Amino acid sequence: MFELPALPFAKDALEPHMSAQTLEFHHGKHHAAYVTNANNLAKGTEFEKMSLEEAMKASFGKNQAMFNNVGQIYNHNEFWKSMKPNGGGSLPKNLEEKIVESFGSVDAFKEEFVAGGAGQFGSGWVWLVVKDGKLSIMKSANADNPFVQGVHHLLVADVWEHAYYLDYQNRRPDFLKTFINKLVNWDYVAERLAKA
Ligand code: MN3
Repeated sequence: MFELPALPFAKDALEPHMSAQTLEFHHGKHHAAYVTNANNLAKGTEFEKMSLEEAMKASFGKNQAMFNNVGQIYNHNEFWKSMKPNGGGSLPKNLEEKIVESFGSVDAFKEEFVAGGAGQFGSGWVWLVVKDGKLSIMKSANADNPFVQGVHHLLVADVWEHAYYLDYQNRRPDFLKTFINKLVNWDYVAERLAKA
């Protein structure tokens, strides 16, 4: 059975940057629906006994309905972990060095991340990933993610409209700027970098 993990913070803990109402719908309805759908699709199939990661690998490119749901469960799990109350701020030293080495400066990285998410046409995700020892920005559409492409990711922002519409309406770039400056859990990003 696939599960809906609890949010790693209280529903109102990210206000005013992300409202309790947004999280109520986004975690309580959207993310929850992917879990329900994945479990319904898995019933009586080989997917029933698989971990989330196994189910993503087994369905990618083969069973689109299953992949859409397990991919979305995984992407949202990572999105929640990418944020924390009073997030943003200064970066752990080793992470900052790696970002400067790859992007020139922290500001240049932030600009590229925001531009990547703003430029993702339609629904999808923007990621910070490690490729050949270098950090880079990656976009993915719908439920796609770096994991199924064998790429290690450090950070992700959801750019589906449901992620920001209640708080930012059509202003996706404003949502992404707030995400990168006020919400990111840099300790989690550094933790992921250590596992790369
Ligand atoms: Mn979402």
